Amino acid sequence: MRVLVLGGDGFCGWPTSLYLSDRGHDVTICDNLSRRKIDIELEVESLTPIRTIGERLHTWREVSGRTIGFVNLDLATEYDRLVALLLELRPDAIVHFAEQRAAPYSMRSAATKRYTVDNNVRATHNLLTALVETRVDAAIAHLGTMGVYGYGWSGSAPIPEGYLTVKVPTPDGDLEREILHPANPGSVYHMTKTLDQLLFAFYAKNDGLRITDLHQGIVWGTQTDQTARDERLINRFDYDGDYGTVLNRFLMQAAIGHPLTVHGTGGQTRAFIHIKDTVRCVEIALKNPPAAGDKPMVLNQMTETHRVIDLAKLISDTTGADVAYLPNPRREAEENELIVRNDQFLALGLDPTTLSQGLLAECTDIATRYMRRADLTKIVSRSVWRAGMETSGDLMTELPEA
Ligand code: NAD
Ligand code: USQ
Repeated sequence: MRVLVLGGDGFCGWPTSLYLSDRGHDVTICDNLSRRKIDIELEVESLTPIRTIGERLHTWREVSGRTIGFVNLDLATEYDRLVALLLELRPDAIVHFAEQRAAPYSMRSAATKRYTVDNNVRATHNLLTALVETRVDAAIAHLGTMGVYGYGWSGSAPIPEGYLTVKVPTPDGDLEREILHPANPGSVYHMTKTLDQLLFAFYAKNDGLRITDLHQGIVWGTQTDQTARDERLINRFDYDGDYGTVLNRFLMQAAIGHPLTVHGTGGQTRAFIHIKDTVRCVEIALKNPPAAGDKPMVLNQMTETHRVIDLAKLISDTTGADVAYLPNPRREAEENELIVRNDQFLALGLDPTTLSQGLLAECTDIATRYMRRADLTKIVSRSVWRAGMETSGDLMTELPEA
């Protein structure tokens, strides 16, 4: 397949691009490198020393003998260039990772709220209109989020895959209807993913676009078989309070001897998936697109659920790390249940990688190897959901002796 990977320089996009290339697909990455610019803005770097996109692509050619194309293009603002790219490449499939993806960053300020909405909604809409305008018949796999469903809305009822069957009362009895699962986003970032869902529903209905929306859980891990082939291919590892996600943060914190930063009681239950499964799921989705005229296919891309406090205890028990209970900077339920259906991926052949000591250790090893690159002032989350929730102070001021 000829595959265009939008956002292919990012944490999920880079290993996915390598995986698809390794599997024989003809891959082109399109990315405006905005994530690298946000690192500069936040004065933080990936814990792992990621190389420039040029060096990454050159190394992949050297290691695999395969070429991945690269186009530096802003999907949200460079519509005409996007149209030209689609006409030139005529991809069979497009993977859309290219959005601002951190909930804390999206809640930082009026400027980051506006950037997140402008960037994400315009990027997605530009892609859809460009496909209609060019008549390029590419199937889209978009990375959405489990967070569109919200947490605890339906108690212990399992979260279905995108759609909910409801009964509508009428004078002649109940009508059964299938609706998009009610959206209940917990941040401006998550809200943009719920807006994406409406764009997809419209363009699938009106123009017959073939769209799969992958409602992904929190991705953990760093390396895949491909990124591990050469240090210059290493994937990014975000540990800071905005972009670092909970499990990878805890693993990094344990590796450097920092107390594990549990927000509130840690009763939040979330869905997780290892990066090795992310890349597999994307290929499975690309190979099984919906037909033109179908509503968007929604697949819950997650393999297990855990309470934050249980993850902290598991890591603390194995590494001896302390657990710190911090005031929660977010507005979210203190406790929630979460049961998620992921039957479609299982039926399509996903063999889930679950939390295991080996994988946890691999992550801690990476964190230990690069711990001297950590900036300890960036660990505690400072972005707050509402003014007045700010915390101050650091839990650790020096790295342990080498
Ligand atoms: P990331 O920030 O590492 O990667 C996103 C990439 O998209 C970056 O390289 C960035 O430069 C690029 N990009 C952003 N806006 C762009 C634009 N307007 N034009 C061109 N390129 C643009 O994020 P990630 O962790 O790889 O996440 C990828 C996707 O998966 C996101 O849409 C995110 O919402 C979704 N997702 C991620 C996770 C996770 O835990 N990381 C979980 C669920 C869903
Ligand atoms: N949390 C802590 N301590 C920390 C960091 C986080 O207790 O040090 C808690 C948060 O308060 C939250 C939970 O852990 O309750 C998850 O936070 P997170 O930062 O790991 O994940 P989240 O903000 O939900 O966002 C991440 C990705 C996002 C993706 C989403 C999938 O950044 O792109 O969409 O996971 S999901 O959570 O399923 O919606």
